Amino acid sequence: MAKTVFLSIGAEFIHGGHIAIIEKAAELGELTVGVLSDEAFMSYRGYPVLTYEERCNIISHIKGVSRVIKKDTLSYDKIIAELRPDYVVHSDRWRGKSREKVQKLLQQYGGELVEFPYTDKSEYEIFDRQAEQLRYMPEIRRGKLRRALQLADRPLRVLEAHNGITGLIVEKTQVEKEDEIRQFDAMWISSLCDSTAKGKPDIELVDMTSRENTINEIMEVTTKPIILDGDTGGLIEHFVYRVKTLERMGVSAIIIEDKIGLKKNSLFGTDAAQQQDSIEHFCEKIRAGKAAQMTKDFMIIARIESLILAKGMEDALKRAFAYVEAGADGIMIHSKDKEPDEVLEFCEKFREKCEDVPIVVVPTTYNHITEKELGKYGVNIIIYANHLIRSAFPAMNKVAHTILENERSLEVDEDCMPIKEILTLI
Ligand code: SPV
Ligand code: MG
Repeated sequence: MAKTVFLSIGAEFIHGGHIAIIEKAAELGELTVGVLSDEAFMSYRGYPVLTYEERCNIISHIKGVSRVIKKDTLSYDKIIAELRPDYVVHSDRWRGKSREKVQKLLQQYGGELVEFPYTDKSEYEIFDRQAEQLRYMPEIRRGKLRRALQLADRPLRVLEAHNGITGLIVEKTQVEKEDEIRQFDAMWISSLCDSTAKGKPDIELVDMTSRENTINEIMEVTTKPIILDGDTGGLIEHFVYRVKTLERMGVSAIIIEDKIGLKKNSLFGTDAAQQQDSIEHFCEKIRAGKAAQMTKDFMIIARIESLILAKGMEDALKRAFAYVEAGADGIMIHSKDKEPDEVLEFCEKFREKCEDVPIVVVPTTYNHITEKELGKYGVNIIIYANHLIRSAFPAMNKVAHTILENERSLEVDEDCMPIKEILTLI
């Protein structure tokens, strides 16, 4: 009987290097290729440009491939238990501890791991580079948030970025866990952080041209979807232009809040005089934005300030349903309470009537609740709205003080990244 062989393929764009490894694997016996599901792909290298079905179709047509199956986790445990292949084929490039795990599983029944050197032919590098370049393109980038919302079986986690370097932190930070490589799904361009980074108050003083410059700076060095904090969205007559501009840039979503007049940061709550917009006027803004929108990808998310402004749950829910009716692609419910109770109550009541419209939350003050718990209440997007600037400022402040205290910089050495590292960081 022919030996059975298993090979997992994560790549989207197949080149000669992949073909070579498939050929070698097929020489060992009957070859089954595991194609990563979109969800597994997402947890490994971000959003696939090609869907699972498209990737499957391509691989199933390659000579030597007997069949294609779905590999829906990064780990090999389930596949090896089910298939018990005689051989698992892999390149000699592994991530984390998976090599040892695979070997252990194979040893249990006499299976064998066969490794081939990873191709380093420079002619193939161009394919990898092209795949990477595609991720930067507005057409690809714009739709990534909607795709991620469809794919994810957990709330998306989003961290603020306010310049190139913080964008890179959101883009690159990864934590390796059992069955996933955990990372942020998108970035939030916060009005608070964008303003603070420019030394200005969060009162819509930093104008849209300047906000667009921040977005551009981040976009030049990253590929993850961007959610823009659009403040009030401004005048309806201006908002319609803003939507088109953001779409063209490749931004995935704008969140606008139902306030009018001089906007101040929500975390002031009722300490700052702020006026909530009327339901009618805000709905008109949403409708105008949706009518101006050119693509299906872009999302306009309506942010409800009723709990912030102590207007009560009923008002929040009434607004939520009206905004959805007006065409909002999602609802953000904000709260500055230390406990998540009012947000959770809102989610439960909203979900009774509205199953599919994404819910966005910003757990800055009620931050003891976990992502998993929020997910159980139907939350789809969790925004960590200000944490990079809040962590950077005290660190920078401390260094500035210490230099003044000591009239030299020796004492701050251990608080600073070594020069060699900063030079080679980018
Ligand atoms: C921001 O990050 O600017 C926000 C969220 O709008 S909050 O600061 O909590 O209002
Ligand atoms: Mg804001």
